[in-house]
Amino acid sequence: MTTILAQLTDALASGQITVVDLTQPLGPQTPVIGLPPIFAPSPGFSSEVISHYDEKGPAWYWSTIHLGEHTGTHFDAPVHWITGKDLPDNTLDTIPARRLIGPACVIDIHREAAADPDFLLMPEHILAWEAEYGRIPAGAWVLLRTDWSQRQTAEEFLNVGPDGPHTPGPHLSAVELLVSRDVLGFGVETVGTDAGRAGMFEPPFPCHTLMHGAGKYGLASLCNLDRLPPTGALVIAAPLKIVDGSGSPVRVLALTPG
Ligand code: 23J
Ligand code: MN
Repeated sequence: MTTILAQLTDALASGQITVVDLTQPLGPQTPVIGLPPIFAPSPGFSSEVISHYDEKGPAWYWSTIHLGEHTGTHFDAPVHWITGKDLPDNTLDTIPARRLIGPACVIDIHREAAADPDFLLMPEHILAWEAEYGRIPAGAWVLLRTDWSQRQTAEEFLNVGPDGPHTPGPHLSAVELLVSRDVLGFGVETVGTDAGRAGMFEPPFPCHTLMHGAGKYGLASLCNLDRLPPTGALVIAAPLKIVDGSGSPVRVLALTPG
């Protein structure tokens, strides 16, 4: 008898299944979200060498790291937002491991986002996707392909104008539809799961407000979503198990057919 895990092992070895890395490199150049100056900023990544095969440690190299929890490719836990603050299992150390893996539904709006950096995902886009690929199953990661990760400089990626950032994201009504589908979470290529303009929306930051209020998760600063099929990939996103953590850098892997 061949078990399903032995079949998976064979499929990985033979290349029938490919591992796609949805993670950006994490370093001092990693862009961080800019909030209005009345709010506290989140520090980007920095590190200090503890020893480097030298008198501080002759045979070993290691460093410290210092960074905001929400830096680079990262996971948003429900406790990150005030709407999720009293939910059960809302912190990184209490999220059940089973919920760190789920099927991906990839919605492609990269053309729309190229034409309009303030483009908003609407329910009609999700319903059109479902008409083609089937209903979004409960427990799925919904990933928004915008190709925003292909922007080469931090300036282009953050796209901040005199009036603030301009990046695509979901409209409140689209988030409501995703919550009604009981998704696991929502993942994006931009610096945060909300649109750049979302601080001005009503309510402000509707994706954070509704998704985290419903116990759902977020993934931000993903890449390589253009390498995923609309359905059929399996996503593994396991953040650090930080006690009371609101988020953490995460290595996000997708198992894809072929
Ligand atoms: C704090 C305030 C607003 C936003 C965010 C954080 C994020 O995007 C985040 O990384 O969770 S929009
Ligand atoms: Mn975040």
